[in-house]
This record gives sequence, C-alpha cells and structure tokens, in this order.
Amino acid sequence: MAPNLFGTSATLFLEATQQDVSQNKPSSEKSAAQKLPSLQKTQSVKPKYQWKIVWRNVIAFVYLHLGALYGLYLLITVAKWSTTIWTVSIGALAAIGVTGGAHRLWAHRSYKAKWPLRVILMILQTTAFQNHIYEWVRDHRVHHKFTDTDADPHNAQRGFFFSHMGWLLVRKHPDVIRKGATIDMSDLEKDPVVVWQRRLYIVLMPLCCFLIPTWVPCYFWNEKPMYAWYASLMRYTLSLNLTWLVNSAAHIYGMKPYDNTISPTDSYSVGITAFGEGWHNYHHVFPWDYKAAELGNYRTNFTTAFIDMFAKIGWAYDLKTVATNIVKKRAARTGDGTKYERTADAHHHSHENAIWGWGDTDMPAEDIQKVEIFNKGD
Ligand code: ST9
Ligand code: ZN
Ligand code: ZN
Repeated sequence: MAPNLFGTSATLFLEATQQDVSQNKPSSEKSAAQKLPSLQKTQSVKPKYQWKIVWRNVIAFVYLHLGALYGLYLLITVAKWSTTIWTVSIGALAAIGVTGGAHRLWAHRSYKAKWPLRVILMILQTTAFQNHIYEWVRDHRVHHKFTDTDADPHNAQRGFFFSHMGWLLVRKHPDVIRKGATIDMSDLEKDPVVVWQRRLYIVLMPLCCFLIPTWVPCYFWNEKPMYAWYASLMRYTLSLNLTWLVNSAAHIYGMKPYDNTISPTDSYSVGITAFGEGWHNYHHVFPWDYKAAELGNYRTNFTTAFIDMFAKIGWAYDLKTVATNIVKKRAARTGDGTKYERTADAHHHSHENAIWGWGDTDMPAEDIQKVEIFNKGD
C-alpha cells in the first residue's frame, strides 16, 4: 500500500477537481495540434486522461511550506544554536539515506551493502520521509525506464511544477501503473530490511522524521517544543525541495555532455545541494555507476565519499563504475559537445532502450562486460 502523506485510505482524499490534462499543454503543442486536424482525430480516439487533484496532499504541502518558513524564522531569530546544528545534521543524514540508500543502493544496485549498512541507510531513509524504500525505488526505476513519457511519474515534459512537486498532488497517470508493473522489483522483495521497513513504516516514519527530531532538542537542551517542531518542518520541507530539484531543474536546465537526446542535465548547483545527484545527464546514461557522476573530487559528491568510506571497512562492496574511455566514446557519439567533443551522427537516438540500473535485463551484454567493479565482495 502506498504510504500517502497522512494515511492510506483513499476515502480520505478529497478529489474536488477534475481537469482535462490537454488544457495544460504548452501553447506550441496546442498550435501544432490545431495545424494537424488528422492527428487530433487520432488522439481523440485514445481514452482521455483526467487528472484528479488530491486535496489532502495540497493542504498538507501548503502547511509544510508555511511551517517551514516559520521554522526558518525561528531558527534564525530565537532558537538555540544546538537546535540549528541538530536540524542541519539530521537533514544531512536523512539525505544520505535517500542518495546512498534508496537511490544508489536499492534503486540502481550500483553497489552492494552488508546488512548493518543497509539497516543504517534504511533508518536514515525513513527519517527523510520520501515514501518507503519499495515505493521510492519502484517510482524511480519507472522514471529511468520511461523518462519523459506519460509513464514517468514526474514526467518533466509536463513542466517544472509538475516534475517538482505537482506529481505528488494528483493521481498518477494510468501509464505509470500499467508500465510500472513491468519493472522487476524481486530483489527488493527478497531484502528483509526493505520488507520490514515497508511493514513498519506507519510507525517508523513519524518517529524518525518528526517525533525524535523534535523531542531531542526539548529533552537535551531545553528547547521550546514549538521551536523544535517548526525546525523539523523546515528540515523536512527543505530536503524535499532539494530532492525534487533533481526531477525538475536537473531535467530542464543545464548541459547534456553524455546524451543530448534526453532531458536530464548536468548541473553544478544541484550537484552540491543534492549531495552529488545533480550530474543527472551522466546518471541517466550510466545509472549503474555508484558515483552517479564522473568524479574528480568529492566537492560535489558527498554521497560518493560516504560510500567510499564504508567500502574501506568492507560494508560497501561491488562498487560499479564506468571506464573513462567508455564515457568519452558515448559522449562523442551522443553528447552535446560541452565536455567532450562530439564526433558522430547528430540524429542518433539513444534513449529508446533506457536502463534503470544494474540488473535490468535490457542492459546490453557488452555494457555489462565493460563495467568496472571495485572492492569485490561475494
Ligand atoms: C517524495 C518522493 O517526495 C521524492 C522522490 C524523488 C526522487 C528523486 C530522485 C533523484 C535522485 C535522488 C536525489 C536525492 C537528493 C537528496 C538531497 C536532499 C538534501 N509502478 O501511489 P499510488 C500502483 S514523497 C507500478 O497511491 P495514486 C500500485 O499498485 C513525499 N505500480 O497512486 C499502487 O499500490 P501499492 C512524501 C505503481 O492513487 C497503486 O498503483 N510522500 C506505481 O495515483 C496506487 O499507488 C507523499 O507526499 C509504479 N511506479 O496516488 C505521498 N505507482 O503502492 C504522496 C503506483 O499498494 N503520494 N502503482 O502497490 C501520494 O499521495 C500518492 O502516491 C499520489 C498518487 C496521490 C501521488
Ligand atoms: Zn536514478
Ligand atoms: Zn531523472
């Protein structure tokens, strides 16, 4: 069951508005359709997709954002310094749970982790409250596999707001569910850490994301409960927005050094604020790379530093990466020339058979053979 923001019962949703999504199409698309009446005719045969606003989520996100602004004000003006340090630390740890855990470990299988590290990452990911790992991974694999189509949960073709947070305010497009059902999730169904997090999420999530982060400042340094509460809302809302920027900004603005035919971009600023997940053009082309980027140093990729640190003690192993000559070859073939010189046919479309990560059966055998694996475990 999907862990919706305040429960799971569909009856709690107020679906007050239904609107034809075609009303939201960009004007260029509209005028193209007007010019092509025959195309319009074909489209009208398709069942219309009506998007339904989930008002409960709208209200919750409005509250979160207002609360976050107040929390920021309190942190700057009256809250204790220890509360600020605590808030930033919990935010950073929770971010690692998303980037190093849900994203690079579970969604892309770009490395393996021994159970103690998986438990740590699970707790941190629960603190981030971005849905339980199973749901997060399912949406994310679907995003990689069907990028920029109706089956992509946060399809950036539907604009900045939709890909940023709008997709969490409406029911999913039927294609997400239909095509999503074809994605292999058997690895997660076999991981007890993921299975138990899903079962206990309704208890673990409020504890890790809200209750403990609010209780600690009150108990240990006598912070006012209200200040600690709004500081938690600030931390949570800010971390959501920084994460969402990877789906919105890093699918709209920036360079495409590795594949010019897809929407994901490489963005220095998102790279820093999203703990190394802003090298999104690279990441969509090589999703099995545990660095999620070409790495010169750790400055824009804190998550890689974290994984490398755990690799040193053997808790992270089978770290997969892509050899520089393979990266260069791909960039020369499909990149936009911003990082490596473009040499090949500009019309080549490479994203038709997108790969969600290591283990996707569509991954070509030659790509599998060329993968470099560090710190081999089993
Ligand atoms: C959040 C997630 O914010 C953010 C993810 C961002 C990802 C970014 C990735 C970038 C890399 C990482 C960067 C990290 C950077 C960190 C930096 C930090 C400083 N496939 O969903 P339901 C089926 S969450 C297959 O209810 P509705 C399935 O059967 C925020 N099937 O659809 C499912 O049932 P079940 C907090 C699928 O009713 C059933 O459909 N959370 C798929 O349309 C119903 O699913 C919220 O706010 C699929 N992909 O509702 C919760 N999807 O689950 C908000 C669904 O039982 N969500 N099915 O198997 C909701 O309220 C609802 O999901 C909804 C859609 C209203 C959006
Ligand atoms: Zn990814
Ligand atoms: Zn993406």
